[in-house]
Amino acid sequence: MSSTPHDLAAAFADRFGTEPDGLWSAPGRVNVIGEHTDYNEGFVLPFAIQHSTTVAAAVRGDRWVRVASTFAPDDDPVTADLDDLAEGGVEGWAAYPLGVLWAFEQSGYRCPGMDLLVDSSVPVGAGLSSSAALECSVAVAANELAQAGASHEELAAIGQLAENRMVGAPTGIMDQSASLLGEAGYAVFLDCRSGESQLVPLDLEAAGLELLVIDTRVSHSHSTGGYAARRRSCELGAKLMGVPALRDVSVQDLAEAAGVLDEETFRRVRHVVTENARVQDAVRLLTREGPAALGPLLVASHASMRDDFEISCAELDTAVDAALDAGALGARMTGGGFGGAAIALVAVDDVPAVRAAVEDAFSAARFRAPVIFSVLPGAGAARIA
Ligand code: GAF
Repeated sequence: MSSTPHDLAAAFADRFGTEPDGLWSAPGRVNVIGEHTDYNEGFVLPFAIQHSTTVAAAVRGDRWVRVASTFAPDDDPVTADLDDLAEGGVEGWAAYPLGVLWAFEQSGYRCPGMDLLVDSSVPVGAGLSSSAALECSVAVAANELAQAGASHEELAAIGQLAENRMVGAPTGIMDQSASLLGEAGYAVFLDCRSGESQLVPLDLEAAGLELLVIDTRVSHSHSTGGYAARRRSCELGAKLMGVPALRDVSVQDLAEAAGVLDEETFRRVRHVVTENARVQDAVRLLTREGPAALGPLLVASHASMRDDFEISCAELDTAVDAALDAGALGARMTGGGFGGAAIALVAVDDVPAVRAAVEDAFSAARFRAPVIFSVLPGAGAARIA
């Protein structure tokens, strides 16, 4: 669902019997390249997309929070006393907004009680970070309503803290950074060790290109299983190599790594190390030659995730292979993996053929029909009304 600001404000008044103090919006993200590098203190290159989550919010006079969603108009709001919130203490989707308010206070800010009504156009479970969009919309709302003046970098860390400690997903800082630091027409090149970021122009329209998202509709969760296991492998690899993080291993060091690590850990490490190099190459190529030059790096990134990091799945591989066979310049899975979406970089004239090829391949493999749409770099989180 995605209401107009006017409709969301009216729905808020219906729900809570008072006008909202404002509406704050935060986008989902697509990652161009740099997967599972963020928690290894490496590099990422995501951008904010046009799909966003909006929260209408009003301060209360006490320490209570009530949070409701337009997706469940008949459900009672989830209520919590800010003084009773504790790590891991909230179940279900409300762990994201309440987790942000908890993390906000853990970070030294005082948060007023508030009512929140959430609405979103970010597809859930599609690998476009609906979770970061929700966290960041609440973070910018709380920041303003508390008159805290936290920077967007601090708010990204608050969103990550909520996801790690309230939701229980051991994710990195990429998604919140993309949602908070993104700008229309730019990708965000982020150094996840220093926290420094740089906006890199990404004008797909001027280059005659579209970036297609192919949502496989295979849903995934980073609170369970594979994501945490990959993170543990990376931490083991860094420990065995005697470095603080895999960021400190270069492509040249991989020959030595092969002698120190077991075969599986070596492949996990090789993915991260080569992916970090690909992100830096991508930024150089984007700046010097433009987006069309990214194709081969996207293809190499996907192969690395499929074969070394083993986070792809049959649907993602089918999407990537079919898109490339039909003329895409590059394609790869995007996000944490084990489902979610692939992206394909496609010349505008080839978009119909690529779409048709992916749909046919899914149908031939008897997969659920994918949802395919194009995205452009959009604005980062902000107050919208
Ligand atoms: C998920 C996580 F939330 C990010 O922090 C990142 O690790 C990504 O997977 C993989 O690159 O989106």
